[in-house]
Amino acid sequence: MQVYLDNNATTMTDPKVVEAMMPYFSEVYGNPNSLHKFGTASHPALQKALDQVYTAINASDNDDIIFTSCATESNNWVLKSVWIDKIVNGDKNHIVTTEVEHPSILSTCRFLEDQGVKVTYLPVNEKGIVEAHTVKSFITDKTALVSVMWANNETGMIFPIEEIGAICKEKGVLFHTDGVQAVGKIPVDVQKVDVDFMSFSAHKFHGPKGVGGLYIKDSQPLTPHFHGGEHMGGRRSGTLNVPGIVGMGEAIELATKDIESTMVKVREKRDRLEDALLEIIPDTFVVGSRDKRTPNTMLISIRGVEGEGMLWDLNRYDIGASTGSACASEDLEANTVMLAIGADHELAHTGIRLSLSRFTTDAEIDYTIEHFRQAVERLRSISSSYAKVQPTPGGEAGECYMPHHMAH
Ligand code: 7TS
Repeated sequence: MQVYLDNNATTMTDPKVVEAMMPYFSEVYGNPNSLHKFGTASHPALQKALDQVYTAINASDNDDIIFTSCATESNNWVLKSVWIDKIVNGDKNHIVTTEVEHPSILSTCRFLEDQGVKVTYLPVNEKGIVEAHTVKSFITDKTALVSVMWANNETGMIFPIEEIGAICKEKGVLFHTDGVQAVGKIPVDVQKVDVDFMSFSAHKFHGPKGVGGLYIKDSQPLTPHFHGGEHMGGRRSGTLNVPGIVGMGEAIELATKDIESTMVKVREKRDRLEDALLEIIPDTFVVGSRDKRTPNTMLISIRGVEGEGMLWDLNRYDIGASTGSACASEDLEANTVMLAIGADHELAHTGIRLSLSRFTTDAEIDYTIEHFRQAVERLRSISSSYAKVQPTPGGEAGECYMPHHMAH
């Protein structure tokens, strides 16, 4: 059996999505900007995809949704263009974000710091979230933008976006949220939250890779990042990725149309896996309270078992997991979120992220429980550090659980 539990890194493209995309490679291949019928033949499909995205996030007719190549592009676009619009050409000098954003935000912020921008990186609290009042306390009259992710990719923790949006509105500051790990996993309604910009990416919700989007409230101005042939009303030039966009439309519709019942089913499997691992493996804990997490995600720490070692043992059993974000996992650094919630350095190397999808089956969960236990037993039997620790019972399900002897 093969078990893919790295759905926060990317997902399988839903076969129905692949089917919807196929005609747009070799039958309807014209450039949508061409005036002849080969070009215009793609227009109904592009319009359908746009409608599917508007419906999925409940955008209004006044809002813009611009197709991009990925969320990394959407994130770069917002940060760099707000810098040009409000800092270079305005009187602001400050951006507020968090320490636990995806590298596409953090690296862009570091680039902007090199250009002279002041950036505040807010820490998460011991529950793994950034609280709205913390955001408020760092906003000044020089703040151009607040960028806080909707849900964290490593822990699944859902941030208080509604409250942060209300604060930004009250303070007259632009608000961007990286919605990559929220869209398709939990209900996202852009009319219920005051977000000016939201990034998303199709390959995180069973769509194709290489296509994402940026939601822009009230179609407000934002200097383009790509200049060129005036595609998408001049907001983002470049020939449209027609098959990708068609796939994203189909994927977002499939992911959101029955989201409440899908969430229940995914959560039920995630919780069963989590309960079993916490019960059968002593000295483990899961980061972040269950009800505040996306239903598919768990970041589990196993004392004495280094994340990378565990990853490779699981890989031998054909189970795909992650030590955190795949984009950052090559550098073998301690998990920043775990450090932020107060784990010591050794513990911060033990995190394993398991992320399910709506395609995960009960048989896969059973297989994972059994092989996870075997991998932990093997690795602990050869761990010099674990032998010195007195084993204690497993963590409590549903709690942000950090036993005292595990913290500093
Ligand atoms: N933002 C978040 C919150 C993400 O989780 C990712 C990818 C991105 C942006 C980038 O999206 P892309 O469309 O440019 O690919 N996150 C991960 C991850 O957690 N493991 O691998 C990739």
